[in-house]
Amino acid sequence: MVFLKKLFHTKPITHTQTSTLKRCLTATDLTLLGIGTIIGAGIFVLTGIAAATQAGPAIIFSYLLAGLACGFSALAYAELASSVGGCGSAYGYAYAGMGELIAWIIGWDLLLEYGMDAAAVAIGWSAYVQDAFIALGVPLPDELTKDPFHGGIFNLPAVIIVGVIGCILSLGVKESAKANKIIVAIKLTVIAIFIFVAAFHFNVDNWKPFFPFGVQGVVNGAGLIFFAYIGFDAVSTAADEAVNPQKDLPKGIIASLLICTVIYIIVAGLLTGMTNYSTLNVSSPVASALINLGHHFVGEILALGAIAGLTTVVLVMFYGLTRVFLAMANDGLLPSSLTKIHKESQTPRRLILVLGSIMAVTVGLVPINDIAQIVNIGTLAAFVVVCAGVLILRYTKPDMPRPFKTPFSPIIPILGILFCCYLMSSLPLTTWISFSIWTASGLVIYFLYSRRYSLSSKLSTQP
Ligand code: ALA
Repeated sequence: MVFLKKLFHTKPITHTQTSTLKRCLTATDLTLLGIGTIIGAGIFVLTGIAAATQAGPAIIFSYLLAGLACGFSALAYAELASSVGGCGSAYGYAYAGMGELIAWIIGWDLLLEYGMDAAAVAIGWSAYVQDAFIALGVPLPDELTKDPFHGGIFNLPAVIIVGVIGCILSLGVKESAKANKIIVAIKLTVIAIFIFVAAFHFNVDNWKPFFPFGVQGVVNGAGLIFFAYIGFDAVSTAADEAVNPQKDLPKGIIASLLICTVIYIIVAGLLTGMTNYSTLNVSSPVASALINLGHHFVGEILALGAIAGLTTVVLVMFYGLTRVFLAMANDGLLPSSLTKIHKESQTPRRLILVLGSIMAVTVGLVPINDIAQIVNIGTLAAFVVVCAGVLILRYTKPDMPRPFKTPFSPIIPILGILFCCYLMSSLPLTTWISFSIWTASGLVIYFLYSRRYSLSSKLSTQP
């Protein structure tokens, strides 16, 4: 009994706790952080692949379906970010509503999501940079651009981008937000240029047939391009650095998701309208579509936008990774020796260094292919927990102050759970197996290490 009680011990909500991090992020900063991490490989790469292989021009409906699942979850995130708070995001909400064990599973899952996402996008960034050097006529040598499994020694550009982002994050969160702002401006400008040029090439014949893979294709496409939406949840990891978290986090989460949904639907519609969907199964479909229509210069600018887009995804995912780790370590579930906050920059420099080094070795030496789906399943699981958290906390803590309330509760959180489970069910068996292995390894660490040092174990030894 005591054992079970400890596993499901929930954490008291201390929203007013003082943060050791610096509170300097405004609603605009948070929205831009959201856009920074949402728009990346998903729109620049996966849209083409998903249209060509899964949904055809009906990819627009895939975007709508995935956008709805995210919209319901974003409202749930907004409620818990405003009422529970804390930089642990879904991990912290699960701890408040469902107890330590579920919180650990979700926290472990978030580390996978943010870590894998940042690593994979850094490798994608390296591929785009290599293409840029080839376009300039000075190709980089294979030894320094490929991992040992693909005939190289290590992937130097990927290591460099991880190092640079680590340095920016170490400087301070305001500095990181400033860098993010500039790069987001570049990426939005480039997307606007694409929309402008593509609109002149729209040909409705390319939309025929509109559903070449049927309705199932739309669902499978949604399971894949769900990746494009990931990131609005990372905004909630900034709770301890937001000036006014209770008001601004909901704004940042919802505004960034809404803006990106509109952009995605327009870009997906134009991309499949300017060229036949079957030609889009390439690594840089948006730039290639323009180049194939003779717009070489705009295509190259697009590639630059993609590099900018990927940079901010690595930035915010790496940021989210450190903040979730910090929250888990503060609760005793991970080693707290890493979480010392540097006095001047008010950032967890030691943690950034350690996680950055692990990431640099990974991106330098390990080939990470087809990871979008494993990131998707982890994120969808976190979304299910956050929607469930809203329902549970409304019941267990009805009087908790909720500066933002999910409208039409319990309908919206229930729809969020159903949509996310539906998308999870469309993912391949191999993804489920990888996810199960990750979760099982997390449980082993929890029972061997974390449980002994956790908050609940300290509570249980108190008189
Ligand atoms: N949403 C992010 C991207 O598309 C993860 O790269």
